[in-house]
Amino acid sequence: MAEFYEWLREGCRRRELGAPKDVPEKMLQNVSEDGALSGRCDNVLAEEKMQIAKSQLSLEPMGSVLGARVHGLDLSKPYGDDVKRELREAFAHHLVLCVPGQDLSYDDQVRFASVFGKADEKQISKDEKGEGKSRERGVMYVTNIRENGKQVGSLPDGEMQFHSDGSHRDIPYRATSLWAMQVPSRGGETKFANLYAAYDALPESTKLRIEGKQCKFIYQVDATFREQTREDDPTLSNAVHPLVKVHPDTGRKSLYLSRLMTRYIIGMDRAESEALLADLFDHAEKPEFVYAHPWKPKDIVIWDNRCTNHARNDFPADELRQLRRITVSEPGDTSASSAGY
Ligand SMILES: O=C(O)CCC(=O)C(=O)O
Ligand SMILES: [Fe+2]
Repeated sequence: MAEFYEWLREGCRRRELGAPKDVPEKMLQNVSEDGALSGRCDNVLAEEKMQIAKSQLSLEPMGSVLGARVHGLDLSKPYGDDVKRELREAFAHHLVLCVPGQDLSYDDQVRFASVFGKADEKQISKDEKGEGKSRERGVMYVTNIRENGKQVGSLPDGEMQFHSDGSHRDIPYRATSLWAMQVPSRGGETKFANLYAAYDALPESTKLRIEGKQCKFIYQVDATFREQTREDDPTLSNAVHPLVKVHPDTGRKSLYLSRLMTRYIIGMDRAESEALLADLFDHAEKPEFVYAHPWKPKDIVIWDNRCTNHARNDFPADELRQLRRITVSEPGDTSASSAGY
């Protein structure tokens, strides 16, 4: 597998250039003539539950379009570079990983998040008066727990629309990890959408129409629905990103947009932009591109914000749900925003 990704990265993705000799022929069937990789090579995965050499990790596909459960790993114990490399390869391939049954301290979660980039750890900063003040960056609890009627975490209740974390910032979060502490008896699944697959499935005419276009992304803290964000509020975090985004590691194109955060296509007549975005939102949320994760306590899940969207299903308001959240930034990102979305 490692060689296969090397081969992809080098851009030698055309069949005629030849593939490394240990790449199964069935895997190559997922590489089209122009070099694009389609699907997740499930035909291979279904037959051979992939045993990764050396570390005894095994991967079990979760959904038909993305996601893998990682077995054979205790993240509270030390693990070496081989395991880290294999986790990164699995992440590039499956986009969402779940390691079930983990007893994770905060530091263990930071160590795990650091495998994929720069984990956003707690930081001590000074307040405006220069007095020492402790502030947490990065760690956040997604929870509906309330103390004296006051919310103690973020994104507390109910359904949440599709988005990718930090797409309203100039440098979005590379990845996000959530560790399940308490989960409701039903509902509350996090849904993940494969934006590579959504792009690949677009008609050629649409691909041509959106190529080179850029979108404005805006987000208001704790909004869970598009309508809650006031587009005309200049204080809201906002950024511009390409609608067709090339993933820096895989070289694959994805349809980079979301119902919650993408407001309009820059340079396009507003009515035309609204109509096109409405179609594209519906397209990117089609069930065939989505896997819904039914949480179990002690699941640690990490997803790639550069090629997936996520959303949340509703859950009973009288049941507690709590997940510890640590984001992963791009290694060069030094922007000092507070713990964010
Ligand atoms: O609560 C969830 O399932 C997801 C919340 C979310 O969007 C996030 O943590 O970024
Ligand atoms: Fe999110």
